[in-house]
Amino acid sequence: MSKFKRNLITTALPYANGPVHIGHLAGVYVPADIYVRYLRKKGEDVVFIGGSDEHGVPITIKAQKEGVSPQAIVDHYHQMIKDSFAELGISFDIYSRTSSKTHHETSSAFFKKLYDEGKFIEKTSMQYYDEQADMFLADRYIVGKCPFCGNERAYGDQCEACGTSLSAKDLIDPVSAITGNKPVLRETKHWYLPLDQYEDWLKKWILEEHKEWKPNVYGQCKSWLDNGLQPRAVTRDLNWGVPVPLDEAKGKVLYVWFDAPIGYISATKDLTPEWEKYWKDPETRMIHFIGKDNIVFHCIIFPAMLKAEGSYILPDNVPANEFLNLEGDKISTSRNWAVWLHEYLVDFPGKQDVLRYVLTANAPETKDNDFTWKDFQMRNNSELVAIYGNFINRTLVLTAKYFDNKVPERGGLTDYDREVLAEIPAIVKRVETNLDGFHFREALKEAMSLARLGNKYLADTEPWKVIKTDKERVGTILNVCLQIAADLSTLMEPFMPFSSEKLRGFMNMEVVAWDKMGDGVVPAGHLLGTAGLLFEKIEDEAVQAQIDRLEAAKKANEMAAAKVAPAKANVSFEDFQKMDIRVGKILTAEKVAKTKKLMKLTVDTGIDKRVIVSGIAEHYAPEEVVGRQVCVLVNLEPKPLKGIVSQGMILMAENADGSLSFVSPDKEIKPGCDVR
Ligand code: B3M
Ligand code: ZN
Repeated sequence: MSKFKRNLITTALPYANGPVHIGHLAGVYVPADIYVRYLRKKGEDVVFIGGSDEHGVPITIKAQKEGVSPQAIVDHYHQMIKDSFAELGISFDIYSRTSSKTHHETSSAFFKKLYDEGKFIEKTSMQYYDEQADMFLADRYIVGKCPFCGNERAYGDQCEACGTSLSAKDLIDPVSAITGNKPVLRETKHWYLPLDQYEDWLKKWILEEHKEWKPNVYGQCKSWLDNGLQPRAVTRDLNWGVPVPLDEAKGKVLYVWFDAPIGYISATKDLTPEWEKYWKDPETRMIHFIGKDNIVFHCIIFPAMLKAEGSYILPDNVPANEFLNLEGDKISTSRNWAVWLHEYLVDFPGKQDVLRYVLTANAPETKDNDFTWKDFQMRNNSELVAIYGNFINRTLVLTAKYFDNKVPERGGLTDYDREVLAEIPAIVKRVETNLDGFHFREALKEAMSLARLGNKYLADTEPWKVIKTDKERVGTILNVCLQIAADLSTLMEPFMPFSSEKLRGFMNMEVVAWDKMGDGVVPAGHLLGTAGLLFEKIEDEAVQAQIDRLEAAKKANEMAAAKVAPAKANVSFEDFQKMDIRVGKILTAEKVAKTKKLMKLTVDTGIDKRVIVSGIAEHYAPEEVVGRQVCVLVNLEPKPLKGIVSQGMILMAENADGSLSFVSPDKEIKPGCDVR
């Protein structure tokens, strides 16, 4: 028996500066939702907390980029994130936001209490200040040269070229990203949580009392603790956030990582007047679902804050996941290398469970993992459709056909029937053990083994053959299959709630509690509903469209990153005038035999009609170029190319990816007119 009476499950609050992608889902929201649905089905008391993180510099930067207020940014993305989570079936009891009044009050009071009790230390330091913008500059607002790789556009907190974490003072020739001016150093005062004072306590609490935490989480905590903790500033000079509730702190706000986790408390307050029993009773089990980049905040800093405050419980577990990659590459918002949830929901309507399934089957639980569209398609077609869906479909269709859609009576059981039925509770047990230990992919694999078992049972017993000789035996077989089908709808529900509901509709049955799974869930004589397809095949075109979109994003990134050649030495105007460039019109075009690149053109230059050989054959088909107006260098010395004398050159622009484009007048020009 667990020593806990109730559960408080939190998920990292996504920054409301962009939509949610599959990396967030696989790492945090899908496993948390599976866990919560499982607890609810077992009848446990559970609250499931989510919300948007609406403060911090990423939000103000986004607002500045788009020329709107930070509030407009968070309003937009909060709604979008909230809606898309709901559509995916992430069953939050509340999805709150940190710009709410409750949150401002709660986090402000939290800070004030620690301040009044002398839990902070005050320090002044020199920070970069933009005199024209009249503000201190957060590290992200400062750009300069990276001292490690020489990248000229490194940010004050990180160089994106070499990946090094920086502090603004490391940058060579720093400038303000707001005005472009050179910032000055100015003195500023901040409040710090002296984490060093909590080090011994944290060591005991985590390293001794929570050895059961996942190795990746425990390991990261250990390395932080082994390196020794430093006081951490919990305030910032910024005009967006929760104002520091002190008279002397005008223009300062709580550091986003101070207020954000308090958001879990504020959300619970907004959810229920009984919020304190979830936060202050040691019989509550608190679990934080997060990604690995949030470990230090949830395992070290937030617990130290809670400990300093004194009246709150601490997390019992923090099952952080590693990262999900996409098609072999790191997911990146700025490079648009992601599968966005709101877009998926539009592109694959009604297929929420497929995404939930694939992200769980591929969850980055112990190491980074990869999502590919081919794997997505394969798992849908050869697992969900071919195993689970196929078993359900055959069972229901055969029952309709042979027994008027009623659950047939069970006759005598064979040893094999008994073996199969005995497997059900064994599988359920293994699913439970895995879910209890946060091993979601293993849990799903076990749950799928029940569908595999059903499929195999049908294949082995062949009711479609037996029906010719022994209808009673077929009744028994289908009765067994229907029990398995009913149990599947319960067992799969935490993972794939939409198809479970669909399946119950097919079978005309009510929700079954977790501990009622097993034999006897559907009585003989029960009239089933109307069957349909539980899952549908995903065609090549649908995944190809997604792959094409990613290819396009990759190309756009390469183009954006490509460098242009430096300027050449100056030429005199006289030199320039020596070149005779005219508008011409292409009259005929044909590929030059035995070459890949060359095309033989006849061009009306206005002066004459002449032959020009041009290296455009890999970029254009002959029929695409005939009739086109182009710019021609007509006094280039004639040159034989593959036996054809080329009399001039067609001007082409070469793109960053090597593709070519004609440089053409934008209105009809008489051939022979000058280009200068
Ligand atoms: N918003 C960082 C993130 O989205 C941060 C999490 C807050 S959890 C309290 O990864
Ligand atoms: Zn660098």
